[in-house]
Amino acid sequence: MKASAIANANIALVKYWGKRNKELMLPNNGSISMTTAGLNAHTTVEFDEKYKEDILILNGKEYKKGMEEYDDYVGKFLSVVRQNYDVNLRCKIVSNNNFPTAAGLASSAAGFAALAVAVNEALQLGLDKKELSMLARRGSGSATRSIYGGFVEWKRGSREDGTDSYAEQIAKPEYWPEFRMVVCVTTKEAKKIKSRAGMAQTVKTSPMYKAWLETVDEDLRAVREGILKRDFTLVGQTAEHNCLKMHATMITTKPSIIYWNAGTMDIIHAVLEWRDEGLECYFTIDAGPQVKILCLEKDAKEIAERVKEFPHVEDVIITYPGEDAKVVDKHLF
Ligand code: 2P0
Repeated sequence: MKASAIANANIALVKYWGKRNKELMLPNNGSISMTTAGLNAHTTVEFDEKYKEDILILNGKEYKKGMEEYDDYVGKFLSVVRQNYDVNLRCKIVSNNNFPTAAGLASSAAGFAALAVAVNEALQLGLDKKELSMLARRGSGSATRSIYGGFVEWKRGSREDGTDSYAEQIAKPEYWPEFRMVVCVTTKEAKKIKSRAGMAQTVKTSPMYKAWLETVDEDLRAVREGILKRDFTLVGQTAEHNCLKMHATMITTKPSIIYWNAGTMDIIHAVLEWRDEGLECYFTIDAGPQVKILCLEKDAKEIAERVKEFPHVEDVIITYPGEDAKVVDKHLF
C-alpha cells in the first residue's frame, strides 16, 4: 500500500489553455509537449488505516483538508481515486520537485503524473498508460502529458465523459535526442495567478480566445509533422507563434493577465536578434515569466552561456527529451 514514482515536467509546444469541463478536466483544445529530462517530481504515497486524515507534504511544507491549495488540487484528485476505485483508506503523500514550484515550470504536471503512477502501484489498480494519463488529468490537465516521455500529444477528445481525452506518445526521446530547451528562470517566486484561474478568466473575457480555438488545430498538425520529420524550423516557428497567440489571449482578458517580467522581455528580444544573426532558436513561455529557448544540441551551450549574462536571469537549465513517468524503489518516508 506504499509506492513511489518519478515523473518529469513537460513543456508545451502547442499549449493547453481553457477547459470545456472543469469537473472532468477536459480541455477546449489538444496540446503537444516535450517531456523534460531532469526537471522532475518524486512522490511517495501510502494508504493505511493508521492515517485518520489525508496529509500532503510538498517540498517540505504540510497541506491538509481545509487549505485551498490542498482542496482544489490533491484533495479533489483523491476524491476521484476514492470514487472510481472504491478506496476508503486515508493516505500520506510526500512529494518533492527539483525545480521551482508554481512559477510556470509545470510543477503540477510532474507532481500529478508522479502521484497517479504511485497511487496505481500502491493500490495495485492495474491501470495502463492511457488510463494513467486520464487519471493524472484529473489532478492537473498538463499532467496528462507527463505520463509519457519524449514528444506527447494530449487529445482534446469530443466525448462528454472524457474517455477519449488522454495522452499519446508521438515520438520516444531517442527519436530526436538533439532537441533542446534552455530553461531561463527569470524569477523563482510563485506566480500570482494560477493557470487554472487564468485560463477560466481567458475563456470568459478575452475577445481573442475565439481566434485561439480557430487556429490551434493547424498548429497541432504542423508540430506533429515537424516532430515526425525532425524539422526543427517547422516545430520552432509554430511553437513560438502558438505561445504568442496564447499570451495574446491572456493579455486581453479583463482584468489583464501579463505573466512576463523584464527578464522575459530581454530574452524574447535576444532570441529574435540571435535568429537574425543565423543562430537558430525560438522561444516559448507558459503561465509564468520563465522563457524556454528551443534549439538544437549544437547551439545549446552557446545560448546558455549568453543568457547567463543577462541581469534578470537567476538560473539556466538545459533540458532534452526525457523518459516516461515510472515507479521507483526509493521512498521519501
Ligand atoms: C500547457 N499550461 O499546455 C499550458 C501552457 C500553462 C500554459 O497546462 O487547471 O496547471 O491544473 O489543468 O495544467 C498549465 O495548466 O492547469 C498549463 P489545470 P495546468 O502546458
